[in-house]
Amino acid sequence: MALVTSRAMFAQALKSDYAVGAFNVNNMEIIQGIADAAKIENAPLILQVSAGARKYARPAYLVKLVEAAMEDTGLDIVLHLDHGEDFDICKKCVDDGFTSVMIDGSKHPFEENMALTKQVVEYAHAKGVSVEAELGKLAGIEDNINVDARSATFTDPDEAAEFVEKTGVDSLAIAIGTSHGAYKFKGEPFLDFERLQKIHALIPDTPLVLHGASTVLPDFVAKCNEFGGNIPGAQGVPEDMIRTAAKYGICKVNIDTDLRLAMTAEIRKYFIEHPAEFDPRKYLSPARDAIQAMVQHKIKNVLNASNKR
Ligand code: TD3
Ligand code: ZN
Repeated sequence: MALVTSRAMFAQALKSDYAVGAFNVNNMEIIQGIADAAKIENAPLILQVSAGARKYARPAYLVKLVEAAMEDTGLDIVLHLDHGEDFDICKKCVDDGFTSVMIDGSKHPFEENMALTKQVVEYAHAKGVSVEAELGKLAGIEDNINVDARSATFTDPDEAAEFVEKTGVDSLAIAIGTSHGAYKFKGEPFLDFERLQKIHALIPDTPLVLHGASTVLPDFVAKCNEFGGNIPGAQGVPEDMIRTAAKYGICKVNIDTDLRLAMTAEIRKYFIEHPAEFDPRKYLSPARDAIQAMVQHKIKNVLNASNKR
């Protein structure tokens, strides 16, 4: 067991119709819930850390918690930086022992995004670390659906091919209609699979990454709302759309919101049902169990990644 790069995992996933789950982590209970699920399902695993998570938990804790998960479960794990916004944070994570980093230059013009990505690729590859980049902008709930908005923000297939060739990046996050958070669609969910197929056809050897891929499980939303929460109208990417995406080159599926909802639903329920309890272990245990069950469900039924380790 070791911290490994995503290279071998993606090469395998690219050949089949499954995807590797990339789960965002912030603390011990989240890491344990996810790692235990991956172990039970014998699935490949990416644990990813955002800039916010790094600030919250502090780098030394996160790296050591992920190392502890690896030691405890015996799994190979990819430790990945999610949405690195500049060279500096990518360099820091490479130096800290991350095995994969994302440089998200999607807010910059095409040429600048390429230059920034190339700089990170050069540094990371010299240290054996793999790099994910992003091209196109994830749709917000306001700017989705109409065709003009689509071509303005979604990933252009020809640009994607040029980008990968010129930067030497290992994997590419694409925009086809998903967005971060619990409010992904106002009406009917829509993902531009035609565009995804075009991208995959042009760069068939490049693992593609789907951000904003939480399904926003209705049971968790209902439980949050039942026990004092207020998250009306939450809607995610339907499970069958994730399965379809995995057939068209999506090798990495990013999930954060579903973890947050699982954890929050259980803690809310516990607080309402046990008002006299004040031992954090009492409410964090069911939260950790809920994360484990949810991640097992994803691996088995949505990512199709059971026994793919
Ligand atoms: O990169 N991430 C995680 C950080 C976004 C904050 O939620 C994702 O693409 C996950 O997206 P989702 O669908 O879980 O919000
Ligand atoms: Zn993301």
